[in-house]
Amino acid sequence: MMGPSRVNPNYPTMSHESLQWNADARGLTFAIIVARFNSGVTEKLLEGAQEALKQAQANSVRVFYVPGAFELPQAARKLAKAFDAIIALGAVIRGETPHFEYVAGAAANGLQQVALETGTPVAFGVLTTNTVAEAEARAGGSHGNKGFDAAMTAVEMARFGQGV
Ligand code: INI
Repeated sequence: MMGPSRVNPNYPTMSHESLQWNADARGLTFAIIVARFNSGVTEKLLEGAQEALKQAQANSVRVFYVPGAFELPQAARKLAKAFDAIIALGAVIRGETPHFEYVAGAAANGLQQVALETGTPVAFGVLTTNTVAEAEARAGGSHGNKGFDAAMTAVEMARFGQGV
């Protein structure tokens, strides 16, 4: 039987099956890693991710915290073998730091590296914005919740290639 599915909101006018999320997380285990920096935003991303995994009927979800987005890759590397997929959540806001590029770049490159090295999907739920308001808009505001989207990506990638 087919599991639950949800139309990808990035393709609102298209309904073809290939453009739908695979949102069946039954039997799958997930780790969500949350950066505490900008916690007002990252806790909202966490709520979104948890809601997505609940809707997808994930088997189990564990939440871990790190100080900031820079630490997400190291934490993901430690956890990669113990879960079917990882969701990394953070908020890097340009207005607050001259080293925005270093923190955001390290998080993006490091998380990609973990995924490629270990084969465990790592969803990139790290907001990189100019202002707090832009981040809030993407954490349950007018632009949706990127934590929700990252969790849906993790579900789809955990399923990717199964049975090939
Ligand atoms: N970490 C973030 O997650 N977001 C930020 O906007 C940020 N700023 O502005 O500096 C930030 N810095 C902390 C960084 O992630 C590390 O925790 C710190 O450098 C210690 O390694």
